[in-house]
Amino acid sequence: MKIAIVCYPTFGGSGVVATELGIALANRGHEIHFITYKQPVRLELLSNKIFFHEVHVPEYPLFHYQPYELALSSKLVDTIKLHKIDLLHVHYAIPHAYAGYMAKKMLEEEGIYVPMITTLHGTDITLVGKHPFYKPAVTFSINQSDVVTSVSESLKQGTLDIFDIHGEIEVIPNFIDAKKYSTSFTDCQRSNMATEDERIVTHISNFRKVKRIPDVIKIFSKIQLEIPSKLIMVGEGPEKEGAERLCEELGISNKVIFLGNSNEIDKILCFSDLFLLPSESESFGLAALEAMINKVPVISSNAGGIPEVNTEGVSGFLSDVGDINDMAAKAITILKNDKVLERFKLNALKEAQRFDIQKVVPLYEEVYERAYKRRFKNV
Ligand code: GMT
Repeated sequence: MKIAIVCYPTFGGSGVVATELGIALANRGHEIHFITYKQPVRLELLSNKIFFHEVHVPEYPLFHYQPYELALSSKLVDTIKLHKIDLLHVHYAIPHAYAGYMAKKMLEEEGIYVPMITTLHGTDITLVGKHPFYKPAVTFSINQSDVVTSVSESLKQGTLDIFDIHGEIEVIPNFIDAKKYSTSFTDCQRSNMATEDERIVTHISNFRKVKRIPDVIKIFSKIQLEIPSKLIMVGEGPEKEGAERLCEELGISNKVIFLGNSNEIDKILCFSDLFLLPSESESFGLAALEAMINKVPVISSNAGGIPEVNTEGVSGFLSDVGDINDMAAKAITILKNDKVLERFKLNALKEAQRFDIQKVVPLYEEVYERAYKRRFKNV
């Protein structure tokens, strides 16, 4: 099949999932066309099966806001026609499903029918989408999609609670390539980060408010009182500066390493002992899954879809949002004993394998086949 994928190309989980999906589909013989404003960060290799089409938005001083959706829908029309695309898969309702719908309608004027699959990833629905300024457009775009998928049961339920959705929402969880991690790294440069006797605690995110970055720092501050340890903070975002200040106030700056965005998170995770994800809300928690596949147990909040990924008492522990004492106590339970830590590490890997790419990508292919067949009814 020739599939156009629209996603955010940045470090966010939705872009990562869309990119890894495209790469996996190309490996299974499909022709993939990424259409977005920048080459996706995880898309390192273009091939005869993977193409990237950049959306340019010309700057006009006349416009107070440059119309990205307009440029995207025009680019979609051109690319779909030029490459004879069979199917459009958009990640994120805002604004991709909206632009996709416009492209579909323009193409229909020319007798071309392209089914659109929309995957809901979280913040578009739970935070932005429900705002009255966006809600009618988001509801409309979801209802006009040929198939809607959600990355967790929790997000599906949240979407049905907030919006007036007419059709089905199918849950297809996020995934991870377990095979990629089956050979353990030999170049774990653990010694660059911590001494032999120290544990390494890690957090990776885009440092938005929803990630509750101060909780990460406060949990670690309690951990390090009992367990010699270092905290590695990976990512960039609005809460980073405040986090650095908080470390100074708590007197733990010498134990916290801020690394910025990284394309090498597997190398960092391979020497980590524990992952912290105390988010306010999280549709899935891809970062937790990436930690788990690298044998890193997770201490998280029980928000949103996280309990569908991190299994209580098995791959880690879950606490109520904001309960930093509980999270710290549970982290210490895991970290203080070598045997307990080893058990949680192995369990984390086992739990992550539930989401192996080999199991999940065929679910998308099944959806594509169904939507593609249905198109004959619509032409
Ligand atoms: O977590 C973020 O802030 C980034 C956001 C995104 O737009 O990529 O992530 C969302 O999608 C990911 C992939 O499906 C999920 O793993 C994240 O849980 C979800 N984030 C939120 O719901 C806050």
